[in-house]
Amino acid sequence: TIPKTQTAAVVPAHGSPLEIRHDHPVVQPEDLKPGECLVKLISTGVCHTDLHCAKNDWPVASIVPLVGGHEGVGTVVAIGAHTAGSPVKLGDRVGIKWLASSCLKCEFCRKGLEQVCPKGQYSGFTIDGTFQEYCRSDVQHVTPIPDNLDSAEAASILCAGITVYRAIKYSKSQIGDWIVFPGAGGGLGHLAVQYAAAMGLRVLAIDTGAEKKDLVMSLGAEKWIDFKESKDLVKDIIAATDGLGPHTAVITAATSAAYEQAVDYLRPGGTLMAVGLPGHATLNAGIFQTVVKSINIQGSYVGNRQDAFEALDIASRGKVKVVFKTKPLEALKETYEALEAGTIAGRIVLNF
Ligand code: 8ID
Ligand code: ZN
Repeated sequence: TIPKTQTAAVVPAHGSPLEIRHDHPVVQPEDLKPGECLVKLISTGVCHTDLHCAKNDWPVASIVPLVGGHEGVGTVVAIGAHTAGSPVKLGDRVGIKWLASSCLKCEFCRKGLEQVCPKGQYSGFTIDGTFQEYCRSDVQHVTPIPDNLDSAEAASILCAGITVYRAIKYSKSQIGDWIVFPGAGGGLGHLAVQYAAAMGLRVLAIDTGAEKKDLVMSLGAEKWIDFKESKDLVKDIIAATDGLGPHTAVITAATSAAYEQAVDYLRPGGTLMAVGLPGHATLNAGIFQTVVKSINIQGSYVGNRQDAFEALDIASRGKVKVVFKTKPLEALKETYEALEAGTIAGRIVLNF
């Protein structure tokens, strides 16, 4: 039976502190719309995006009160009445990702760019997310979790993994190319290092501190630069990548500083993939350099259902492992503080 109330982490209003509530209402099965399912959560990762939403530092605001979270794994415990052709059934273990639902009928959905569907709903942003025991999602958009992946292990693939996997895939990097990840020691970055290494790319990891250095080098990075120690980042990056600069830069840091010099250090013909989402920052690429170096600049936004499937499949085959520490839901506030301070190597996963 589905309880009427549950424990949830709630942002009551923008700028007001997070509250752990034990009497938060649970969506009841009879309240689900056709096409929706109710998932009883087992684990959820904490993404830097959740912190942006709680702080309201983006140009677009989330709903409030807000239950954040979009890296959830749990079990389907109810499916809305009159749901036709559900790819999942009661008892299935599924993942809840940032893109909670889309219309599946518009041009963007047809083209596999469902992340930008005008009717898209986003977990922990436009609808309540995974920082609660029971979360509603869309039967078409929840992602089946491979049997051999533990729920806590799988959780952060649902956002961090999908996002970096897609960004690398769409960068069209080729085997043997140099790829640089500013932000390599964070949640997205440490997975990016592994997907890239698995694809035969040569990884230059950029972040700060010995713990993150040891982490990324153990995960397959070939070279490391500490951005706080480098006196001339452009020069150091070019020197580290055969004197020509990396073919690809995927920016996985949450600051605009990490974007600033990318066009200067990229190899001619190279690609800048914008992934990290610093609040109101703009991309200041010199037009002259961009043109005469023939630089490609692209944005990459999470991933579609197929990207989700592929990112999890690669993880289930042991090519990519989320490095995480587990905590209870009550530790969300301290997790936000640590994300803000930049002290988390890998991810924090909350277990229910
Ligand atoms: O779809 C998308 N594009 C998408 C999906 C998911 C997350 C975008 N994001 C965004 C988040 O909203 C956030 O802005 O990606 C960013 C990174 O998310 P995260 O990996 O969850 O954050 P983190 O774990 O805090 O890691 C960030 C790392 O960046 C380093 C920090 O030390 C940390 O390890 N870093 C910073 I801050 N500034 C840096 C710099 N100048 C830097 N590394 C190199 N150079
Ligand atoms: Zn995320």
